[in-house]
Amino acid sequence: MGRLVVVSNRVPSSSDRHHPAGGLAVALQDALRRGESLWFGWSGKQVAEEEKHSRTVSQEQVENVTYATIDLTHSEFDGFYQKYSNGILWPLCHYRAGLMDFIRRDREIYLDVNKFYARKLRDLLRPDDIIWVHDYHLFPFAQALRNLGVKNKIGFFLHIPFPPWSLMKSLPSAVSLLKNMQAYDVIGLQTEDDARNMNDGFMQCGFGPRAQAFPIGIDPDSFARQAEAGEHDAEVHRLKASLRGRPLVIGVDRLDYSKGLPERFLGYEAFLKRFPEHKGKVMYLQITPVSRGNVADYKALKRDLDETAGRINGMYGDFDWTPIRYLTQSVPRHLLAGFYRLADAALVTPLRDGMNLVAKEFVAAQKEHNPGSLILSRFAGAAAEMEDALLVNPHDPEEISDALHRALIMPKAERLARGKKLRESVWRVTASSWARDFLEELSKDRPE
Ligand code: ADQ
Repeated sequence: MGRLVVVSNRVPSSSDRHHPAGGLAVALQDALRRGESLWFGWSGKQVAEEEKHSRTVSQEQVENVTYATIDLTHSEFDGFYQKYSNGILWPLCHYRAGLMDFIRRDREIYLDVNKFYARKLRDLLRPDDIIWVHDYHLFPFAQALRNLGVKNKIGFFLHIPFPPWSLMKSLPSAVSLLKNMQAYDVIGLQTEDDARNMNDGFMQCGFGPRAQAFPIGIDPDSFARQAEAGEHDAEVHRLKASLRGRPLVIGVDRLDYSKGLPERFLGYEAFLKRFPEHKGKVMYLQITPVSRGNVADYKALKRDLDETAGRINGMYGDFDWTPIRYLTQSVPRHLLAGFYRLADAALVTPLRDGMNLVAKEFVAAQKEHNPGSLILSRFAGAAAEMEDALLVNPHDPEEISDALHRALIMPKAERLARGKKLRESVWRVTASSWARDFLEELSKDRPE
């Protein structure tokens, strides 16, 4: 059997290679362990323009996985990663065409970096390798490899949503983006809706390939174990002691406009206003580490959240009670797991999300005999599988406030019934079944 070759813009850093803590590394753990494999992508380092032509691939082998990485120049990082991937494709795929900041030059850099990655990877490939490409940074990657004569099987998985074609085509050169995707043998998306959107685009442009849904999951057994262990953690005890018996509501998201954080804060404010019986009797902990902190839209979002949290705390707080505890730092995973287990409700209310793994992690972390409630946006991919959550439209603060109130007064029998169904869904589709299903599809023989 050939090697599995994973290609993603970010490759786990050296310190994460022995014990993957989160993200794609955890999702691919089983698939990578099955045989010899290679993981190729950006090193995370930027170099000066003068070094552009002297860059080489650096390789490190950890057990059966070879990590092969390459540096980007400052201008490549800016045009390919910051501007085109995160400033155009990210907002557009999250249905926010108005946030796109299109400059043709950035698209050229995006295509050039894809070609550059393809040249570097080609030199490492063997004829029977199976290549699995991840995410929006690399839409044209297979075409770039094909142009170099690569005949291997190549699959693509998109971790973020794919909007309806009528919206997607507002991207200049959207047709060529889809055209390049014909070079993939299998195209995977998070949900049936996303797959339908992309297939509709293929159809309207007269292209042949078909996208399929492969919803991603987590490793629920391992997350549940972490959450149980977390109960004995000193920090989790500290959080518990600080609650003094009050219910805990938790939110955990990267700082990103797709996550619906300002809307969520307003939902919590509406909750305090409309259900004043909870004032002083509930604790909302929002953990939101800053990401992409040097991009203007993200700076503005951070200011907005700082201000809204401050305003709500000032207006509704008391000298012995703070309504929102808002942290902009990252928290180690084992603590997060323990915090989830302690929580009575989670607010997972993105305006759009490919899947949203926090929803699944929260469910896996719950006590089976006494689970907390999940309040989940209808516009997270996870909602398609998690209908027993309290589903909300995240644009409506009152709907969020109703759901939160309902979560906190929900009879135990209902919590147990919903919790059971949610657990089933999280254990049905896991990280390892996701990777297995995708790779099985990619390994099938197809006509040339
Ligand atoms: P993300 O947008 O990063 O991923 P998500 O699926 O929620 O979103 O995953 C976030 C991960 O980071 C979770 O494992 C979570 O526990 C962790 N995390 C979040 N906040 C944290 C904090 N404060 N401290 C520590 N860890 C934190 C993209 C898509 C998603 C899709 C995934 C996987 O946008 O829709 O589900 O890929 O395909």
